[in-house]
Amino acid sequence: MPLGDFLVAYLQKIGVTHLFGIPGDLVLRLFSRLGKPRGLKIVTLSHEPGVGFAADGYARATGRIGVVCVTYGAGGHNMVNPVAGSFSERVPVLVLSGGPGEEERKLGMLIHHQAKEIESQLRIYQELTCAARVIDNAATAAESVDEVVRTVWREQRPGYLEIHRDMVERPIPVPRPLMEWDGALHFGRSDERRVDEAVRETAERFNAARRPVTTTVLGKGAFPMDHPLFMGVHIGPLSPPPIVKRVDRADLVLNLGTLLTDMNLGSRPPQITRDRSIWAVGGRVNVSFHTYTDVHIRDFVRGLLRARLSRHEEKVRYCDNLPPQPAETKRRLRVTDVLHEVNRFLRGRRGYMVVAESGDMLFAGLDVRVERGGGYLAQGYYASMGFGVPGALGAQLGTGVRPLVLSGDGAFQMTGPEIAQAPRFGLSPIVLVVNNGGWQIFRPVVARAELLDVPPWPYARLADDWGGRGFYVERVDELRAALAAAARLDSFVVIEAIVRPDDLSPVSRKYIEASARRGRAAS
Ligand SMILES: Cc1ncc(C[n+]2csc(CCOP(=O)(O)OP(=O)(O)O)c2C)c(N)n1
Ligand SMILES: [Mg+2]
Repeated sequence: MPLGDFLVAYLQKIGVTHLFGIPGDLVLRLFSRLGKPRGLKIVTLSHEPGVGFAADGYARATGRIGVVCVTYGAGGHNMVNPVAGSFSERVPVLVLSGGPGEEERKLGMLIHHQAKEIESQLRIYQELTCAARVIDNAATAAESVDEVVRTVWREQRPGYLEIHRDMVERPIPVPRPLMEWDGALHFGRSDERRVDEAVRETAERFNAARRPVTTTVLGKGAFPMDHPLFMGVHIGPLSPPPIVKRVDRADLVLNLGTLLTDMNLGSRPPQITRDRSIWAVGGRVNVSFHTYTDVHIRDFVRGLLRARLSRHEEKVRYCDNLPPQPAETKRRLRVTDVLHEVNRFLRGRRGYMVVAESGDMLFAGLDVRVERGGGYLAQGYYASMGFGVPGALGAQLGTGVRPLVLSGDGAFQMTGPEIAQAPRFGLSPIVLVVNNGGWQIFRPVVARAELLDVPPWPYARLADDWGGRGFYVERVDELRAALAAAARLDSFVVIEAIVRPDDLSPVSRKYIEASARRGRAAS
């Protein structure tokens, strides 16, 4: 069958429904094939970074592979940042890029969109993906596609396929095992004996521990936030004091999938010592100083569920970083009011997915509570601005769950205008733009405040003009009313919430000061 049709059939077989992309002449045939009748649903946005973030949001929210299709060079290079984010946060995204055909490459002149060499884009993506291939051989094309996709799934990281425009209609042989395959992809396989041993040792330590604790930061949203045993978010010494105390005094710290990052640990060296911790991440389990390789987290957790674990009775009090909110609501908004109002809005209202954008809201969002049935997405480690709005569009396309995006004004100016695409796809995010007049997360540590200014956009009016609804709010009661009104609307909504330029969430203030101290120490 033609390579293009094989790709459609293959992607549909593994459950992919949507394709995010922007066409160009070097990818037009591929793009059209993928979007043929009964093909994939094509989602085009305004700018490739938005496309990449949308595919990432789709993948995070659905647990399926997010697929993007871009043109060679200008399109492919525009997609680099979102794919780097997917790589570092382990999101399975498949990048399909076009490219010049063989005859054109032989002409001995530069081809439009080319940067350095024809292979340059492939080399860039080799650095940012777990598998990258140019599909230039019809005989092995089907196996190459299959191998890249299986690797993407196994590694939960992006992959890259470059398909030059003369290849799209080329007939390719499809091996029989691929034809008969049911489309199921598999995670890395564990060694059962090692799983048993790691589980046995973990259970022993668990049962011997008197104050065990489980902790996660980048995993916010993975554990139900209204669970009676949920204590809140641990972000090293920046956490609320009871959480710092809890983890510091724990005699066993079980880390499931937790990456050792400065974000996870609040910009300080790890306080959790190895001898009282268990780490299950990246296909291995460390129990204190014993390392079990080929033990994948799913199998490890399944093993623990079967193990005999002694019960710990405990009352846990949920902690956040928010001061109590004054009852008076006819007053100027503060960032902590925004968070209190978001929590108030979400309480008892199931089925919202909160998406926190990089900037103050990334840290502020740690104090947001989503009830079971909702979700929480953020680039908590790679932390690229611009993820929020397009990530939310992708997530809603994939799941149907309505997003509530928490964004700063600076981040909104990067990719926020992609919200204008929402009506075309029947999407309805509520975007809360916290307008403090600039990139103010850096204000506590930058002497010249004017370096952080961004121009004032009429955010609420833009939303009205783009086919949604805009609200401009300055007071607590106005925000409360705007959120309630947004819940009743079917369109997308932008709520512009004015706060003072020197106001920040409690966690951001602590984080940015700790990070600046570390910078000074390093120099
Ligand atoms: C793509 C990208 N560029 C730059 C940064 C560095 N950065 C982190 S936060 C921030 C400012 C955020 O401003 P805004 O969205 O208005 O949020 P605020 O902190 O003011 O609430 C910048 C420039 C980044 N994280 N990502
Ligand atoms: Mg701002």
